[in-house]
Amino acid sequence: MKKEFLDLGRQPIANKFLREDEFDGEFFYNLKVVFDDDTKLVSLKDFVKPELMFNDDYVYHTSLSVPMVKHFKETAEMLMEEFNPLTVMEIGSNDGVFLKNWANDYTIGVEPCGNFAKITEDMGYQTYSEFWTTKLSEKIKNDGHVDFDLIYAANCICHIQDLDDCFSSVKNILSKDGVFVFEDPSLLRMLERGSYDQIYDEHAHIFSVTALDNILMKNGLKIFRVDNLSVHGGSNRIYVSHLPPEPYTFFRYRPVELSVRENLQREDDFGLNEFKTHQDFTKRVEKSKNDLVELLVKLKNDGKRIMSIGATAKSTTVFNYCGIGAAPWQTDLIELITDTTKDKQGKYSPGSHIPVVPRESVNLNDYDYVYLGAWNFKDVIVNIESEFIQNGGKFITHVPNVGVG
Ligand code: JHZ
Repeated sequence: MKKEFLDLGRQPIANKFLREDEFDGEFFYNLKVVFDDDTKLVSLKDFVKPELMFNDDYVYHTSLSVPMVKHFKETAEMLMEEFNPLTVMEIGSNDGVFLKNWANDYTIGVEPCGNFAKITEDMGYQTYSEFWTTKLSEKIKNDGHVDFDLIYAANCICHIQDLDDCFSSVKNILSKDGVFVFEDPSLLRMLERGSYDQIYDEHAHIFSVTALDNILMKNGLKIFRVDNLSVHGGSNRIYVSHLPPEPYTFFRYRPVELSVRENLQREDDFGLNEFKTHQDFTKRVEKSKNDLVELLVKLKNDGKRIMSIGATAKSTTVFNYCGIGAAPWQTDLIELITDTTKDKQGKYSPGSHIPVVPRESVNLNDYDYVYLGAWNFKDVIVNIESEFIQNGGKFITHVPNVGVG
């Protein structure tokens, strides 16, 4: 029932920034995308082995994007006020940006990347450095943890390839009245904005509320609320509880709120449940590629200098799909990328091999254009770089359409 609609070509591991001596052995795979007619789920056709992406060399530090620190603090405050959980677990706790808002005597993390699990262990949070599986949920129970009142995950559930195992193990360890809250990029927003760069190895799935509703239901869980968020170019926060058995004894029955119906309706109206809509998206992606390459080549031929801000996983997809970078004839289209992450600095971008350097080492006024690799932080970056704009500098983006602003 899975139908292919998009081929983004040969791609490397999106967050594997390299030293020069690692270029030769670089791992590549084919990035193709499928639509499941049954569940309406959009997924990668071929998954990359999790250990190749999430390991002790993982580099994405959520805390290094300042707006996200505020986002997770506000999220924790809201969840505390509304659900007042006695026990909390975060799946994919990264550098503790969410965990740190909760007391460490009733909060634990799950984080397969050992370098990040160590950070939260050092902060005093018990952290299981393993992938989220049924086996791990059993282990946590056997270690004496009671079921959790709040299970939270941000930009993590869409990384998990086997969703049935993921959701059944959440159910296994969610207290009877507990809530499971998770947020991930929205398929509807991706299609509306043409942001095909949400697709890369880590994002095994791009979720619609419709597909999640179908798959959660199969696993004895139900969505009772959906928040539409602006973070990461448009995400959905999904609130889930147990599907109550008959009779409802011991369960607080959480009525399904209007936001669920509204989101399902909006997705249906847009055509998300039709294969043709996804095929049409492919045409838009191909146009975006042609427009971006044409623009960069024209500017270069006019003698302009172009760099990029934000060595994102998203730009790995763009640069490799559009052939910007490593191909010998295009090495200087984008001269360098700046990024706040120390572990990316001094290395080269995956596949495209563009140097990544600290922002402080570059005088932006030496450049005419900045390509926004982190277009999702456009407002923040434009604000920080106001001097560049005053001096006539311009930004290039491909979302929602290729253009200069
Ligand atoms: P950002 C990652 O994707 C990977 P990426 C992951 N799979 C995921 O799901 C999302 O995050 C959530 C830098 N930066 O958040 C910091 C600046 O240099 O768009 C980051 O490296 N200057 C887990 O990589 C990058 O840009 C700045 O002013 O696509 C942003 O990465 C700011 C604000 C950020 O996620």
